[in-house]
Amino acid sequence: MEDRNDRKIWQDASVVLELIRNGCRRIAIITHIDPDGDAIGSSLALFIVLRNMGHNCHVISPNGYPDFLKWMPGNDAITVFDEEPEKATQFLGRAEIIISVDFNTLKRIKQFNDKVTGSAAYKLLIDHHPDPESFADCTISDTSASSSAEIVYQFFKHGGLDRYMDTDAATCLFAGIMTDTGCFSHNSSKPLTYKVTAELLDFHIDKDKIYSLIYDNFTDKRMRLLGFCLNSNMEVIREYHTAYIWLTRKDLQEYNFQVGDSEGFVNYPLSIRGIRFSAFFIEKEDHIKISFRSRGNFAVNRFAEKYFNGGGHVNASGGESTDTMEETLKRFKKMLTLQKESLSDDEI
Ligand SMILES: [Mn+2]
Repeated sequence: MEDRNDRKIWQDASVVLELIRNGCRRIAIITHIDPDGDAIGSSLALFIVLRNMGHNCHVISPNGYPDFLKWMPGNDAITVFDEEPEKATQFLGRAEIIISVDFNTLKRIKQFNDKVTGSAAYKLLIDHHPDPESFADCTISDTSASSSAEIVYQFFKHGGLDRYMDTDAATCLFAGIMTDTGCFSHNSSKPLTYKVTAELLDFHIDKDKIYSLIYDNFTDKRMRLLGFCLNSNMEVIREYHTAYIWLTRKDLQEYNFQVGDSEGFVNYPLSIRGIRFSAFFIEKEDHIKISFRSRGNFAVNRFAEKYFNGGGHVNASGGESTDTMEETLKRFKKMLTLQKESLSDDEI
């Protein structure tokens, strides 16, 4: 069986492991804007294990995150930069080690990227997005990993930190792998993902409860918003095997939108037979945030990069637009025609 431990991704890890193993350190763990289950789960697993070792740790998220991620063990250790900038800045300023997890560019922490680049702390990046920027002293990156959580677990094992793992840390890592693979529906064809998952189950995590806490934790308003969106704001373009949905500010106000309510919406159009590219446009205060998903080899990260100032994974990415919703949708449709060759092919 393949094993990430055999590979050279660990070649630079010895310095940071030395720092972590010898002496107690102030460690800031930071993750990306609009954190998802993998970002929060990986950060908190690092927090728990390093805390169990005696380190003084803190997790910093650039902005707020949805309620269905707030149940994870260690959640109280997270400082939201937008809400408590002084507290977060102070900890970042005092940190001896900064661990960045689940992002590949400092653009993803724009609120405090100057605090990170300006810090003298030793910097470690653990990530699975393509083409990581080289802002860290040590980059542990593997784009073939299902999630950052999977790499974090292997980092623990590689460095002998796994003996500080407990059920709480395993719970966070499982949540990360489960959410980043859409419950093992994508990005999860490698045996290693299941090997790691099996080892996490050995920590006696309550897998079914974790599932419920994430996926059966919505408000009725959110379900109605989804119903409205699919019913009124969806367009299907069979010719290009594409379907997209959108929500305007007015729609969001009508359904009393809360952070996280639209999580996962982008996946719904993909469950229509024959559709293999889906997009979701949501109007924010000063821009439109776009999520892309695909099945097969249509690379949505390249599409997002090229036309919508974004990036991400081959089958899951995001971008943005500063045009109006109407103009953005128009532009999107136009860009589809430019991708005609790869999209209109009937072979999946
Ligand atoms: Mn991830």
